[in-house]
Amino acid sequence: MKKTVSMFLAGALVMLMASMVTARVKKPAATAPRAATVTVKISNFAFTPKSVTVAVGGTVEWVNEAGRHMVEADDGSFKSETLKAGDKFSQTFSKAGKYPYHCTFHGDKGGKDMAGTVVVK
Ligand SMILES: [Cu+2]
Repeated sequence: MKKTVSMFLAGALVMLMASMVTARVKKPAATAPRAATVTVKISNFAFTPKSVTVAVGGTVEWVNEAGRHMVEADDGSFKSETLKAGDKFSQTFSKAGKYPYHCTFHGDKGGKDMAGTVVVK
């Protein structure tokens, strides 16, 4: 009888440890790593999503779906050419910080009208 109880306890302990290991393995999936490249859509005179977050060293790629637009950092640190429908513009961010930007034609500094923000961390 005593042996059975200890065997049961040992079995329960193994199962408990196994579930702990499983929980540990599953955990990283809940916080998915940030993609190295994030895409921002330019359509309807807006940047979508309006705010994106990339890791240091990450790249943001703007894809223009219609019309003529530009991507210009409020602080002038980056600026695209005039983008026509189907054109793309990429910028890699090597320093953490907040980078507000706007469309030269349809927006302005400070998040006015056609504008967005890149957060690098
Ligand atoms: Cu625009």
